[in-house]
Amino acid sequence: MVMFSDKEEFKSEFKAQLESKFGKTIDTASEFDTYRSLGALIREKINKDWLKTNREYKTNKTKQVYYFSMEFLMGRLLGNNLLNLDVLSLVEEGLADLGLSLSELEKKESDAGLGNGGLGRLAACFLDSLASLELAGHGYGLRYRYGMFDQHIIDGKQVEFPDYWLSKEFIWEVRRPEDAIEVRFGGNVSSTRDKDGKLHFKYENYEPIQAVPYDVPVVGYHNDTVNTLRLWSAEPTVEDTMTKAEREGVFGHFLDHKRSLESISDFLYPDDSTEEGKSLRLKQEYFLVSSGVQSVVRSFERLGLPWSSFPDKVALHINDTHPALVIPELMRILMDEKGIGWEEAWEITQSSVSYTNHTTLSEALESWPVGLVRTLLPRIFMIIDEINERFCQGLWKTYPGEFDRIADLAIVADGQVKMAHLSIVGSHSINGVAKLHTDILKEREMKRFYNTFPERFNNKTNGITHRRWLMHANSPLTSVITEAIGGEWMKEPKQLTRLLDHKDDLAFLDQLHEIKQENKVNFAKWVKHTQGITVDPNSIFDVHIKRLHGYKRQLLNALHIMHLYNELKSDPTLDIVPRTFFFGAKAAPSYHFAKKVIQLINRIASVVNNDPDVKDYIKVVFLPNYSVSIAEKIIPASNVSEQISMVTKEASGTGNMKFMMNGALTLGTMDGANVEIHDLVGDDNIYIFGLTSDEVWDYYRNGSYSSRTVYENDERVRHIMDELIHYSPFSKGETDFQEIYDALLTYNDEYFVLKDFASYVLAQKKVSQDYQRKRQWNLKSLVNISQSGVFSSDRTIQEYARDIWDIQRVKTLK
Ligand code: B1N
Repeated sequence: MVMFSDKEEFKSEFKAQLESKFGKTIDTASEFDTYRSLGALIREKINKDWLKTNREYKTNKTKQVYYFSMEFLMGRLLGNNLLNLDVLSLVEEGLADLGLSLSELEKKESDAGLGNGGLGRLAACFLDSLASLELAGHGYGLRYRYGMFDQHIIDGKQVEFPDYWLSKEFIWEVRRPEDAIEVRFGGNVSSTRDKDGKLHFKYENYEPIQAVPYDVPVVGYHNDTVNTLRLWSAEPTVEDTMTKAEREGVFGHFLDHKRSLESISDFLYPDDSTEEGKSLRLKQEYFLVSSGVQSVVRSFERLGLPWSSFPDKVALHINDTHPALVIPELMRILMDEKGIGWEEAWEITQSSVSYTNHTTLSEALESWPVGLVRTLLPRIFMIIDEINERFCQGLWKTYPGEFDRIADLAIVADGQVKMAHLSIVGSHSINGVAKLHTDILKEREMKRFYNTFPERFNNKTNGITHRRWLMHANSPLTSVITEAIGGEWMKEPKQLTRLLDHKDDLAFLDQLHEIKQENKVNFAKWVKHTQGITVDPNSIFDVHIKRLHGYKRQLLNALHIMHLYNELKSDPTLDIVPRTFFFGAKAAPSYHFAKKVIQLINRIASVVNNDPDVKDYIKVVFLPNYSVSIAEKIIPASNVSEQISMVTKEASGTGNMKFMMNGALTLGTMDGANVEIHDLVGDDNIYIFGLTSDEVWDYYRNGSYSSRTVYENDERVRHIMDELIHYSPFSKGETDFQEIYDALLTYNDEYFVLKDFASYVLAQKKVSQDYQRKRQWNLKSLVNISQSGVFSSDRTIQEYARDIWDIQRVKTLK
């Protein structure tokens, strides 16, 4: 659709919008008013295509994918929507004519931080790719009133504040009360037999809660497709609340009760890769699942097709096990509400549901106490129990007498409902998120399931949307690439390999360098402005941004900085290449150790940055409240991408891909998707260090790792470890870091930090040496960009569409 015939038309429509909707003129409007009216104007335009897309899906009875996820880490939408609508420069220029700056208006939007990290951001990238590839795929999530907490650093420590992102109106959402759904909790189930002996279940005395959907348009890139992100909000009806209050004779508790119902969608659980075993979390999961599946079933029924064609028209995807109750919920609706028998309902369910596993960390595997599930969701529990019963009986036939195997695979065992088992048994496809991760699932973590259902397992290496992470975040690089190879890569990112034709073009390599410098200068200004810290754009920008977790080993990076400091102090003439170490990381509020690491990083920063002997060589910056918007600023300005997880622990990583696409070089272990980055760019264009996965398995098998031995044999390690607990500039004579010391030495260093220290130091040295050879460094950077097209989420989504969902491109009518 042509939105505006030219800049002048945009300007006059924009001014009209400002007057009619907000009663303001350019002179009287605040920046927030102008942002809101720009949003409203763009929304009006989007609505036309949104309607058209939905109508088209309906008329053609197009198969729809519903991506169920407890997290969608969307970030800001304005800039990306303008880019996808092909009006970015027109709007930018039009606003400039009116004395307004688009980039300033963009800042008025709060980040939609409805996710913790990689899993939630992946869901957001997938939505962008689905719409851009003209695929009928939608997101189903929760509209948390408070998103990812707002992190402040006070006295060097993390302090969490609520993120009330909705206090500034979220301009993209549309509330749709007419599509509200009732979700039921608690109560009990009674059964009766009819005259044919068939059992009927009646669910009684439950507590009803209204799920009201808020729809957010998801705009495709330069096409007319607009899909939907549907976010459910818990909003009790006044009638329900009154009835309950009256029934219990506690009318005065009306407000309390209303609050307790609403609280279901209040908070995002701020955990990443850790199971949060709270009943409220289970309530949230069922709330999403039940409202989502009911609304999907409703839409399917409008097509007037037989139930057997449900899997031909609907794919239900579960983003990790958090929405795994999709399986029993669909069974419940098909059997109890639609009168379908178990076998047929099971066939429909299994053929529609698919599951992605995102982690093998045992602490992240969800399981719920049987008692809790039974009390909160009595009918759902009965169905899970029956699924388990039938599954175990089937196993018994195939593996008679193998008690151990069956106990190991059971869905309900040891008083727990195992959500991963439920997800595997109830779906037709199970995928890992990088080759190594999928191999680990097949050969280790889910080996027995893989042996039972080998055809269900497959790999889908993660991806990132190159539209947000390259085209929008790094427009100077985008222009230079396009000048060199034309613009086809924007629709087909694998074309980036054509950049290799320019590997001997010195002028081009210089241009890449200049862009990186320009981005670094801009970022340095932002750091100065927001943190008051001066950083040197000529130093290496070494960046470690991701959730704080033991396995991600921010601690290894921190210990290395302590070591550099020690070296510089003992030899002030040391020839070192100036470096700025940036960190951005949130720790789950209850993850004590992770918070200690944040404190250590901030302590190192205060020591290093204030020491006249070292401050011109190394600098440490901890960026508070790391978010999608901060990532968009820092990644284009990075030289070194820290991807140093303990091998076997990071399922894939997606930050690694964003850095690569922006020309930073990876310093990493052979973990997750780093392995695939290494395969693509080759040894010369990446800095790999540390144990291999086979070595890790060997250590596990033999139990032969001793961090104490490393400590005893490496003088450098001894020095930094002692500095943590004895008097030193870092400890200041306090015991703040005893816990870190103990984790590494007393408890034998679960994540092999000390084991990998020596090889990390070597790899870092190599980085410094290579950085000085400008031309070679720029060439490495070019190779990385050129190979990054594979990691566009368009590639990932095409694989899901073909192998898992069985959906094809739809051309929206012009
Ligand atoms: O999912 C990302 C991967 O790139 C990362 O390697 C992986 O760590 C991440 C429980 C999780 N795995 N598991 C979670 C998030 C929230 C929660 O409550 C677990 N996140 C990942 C995308 O595949």
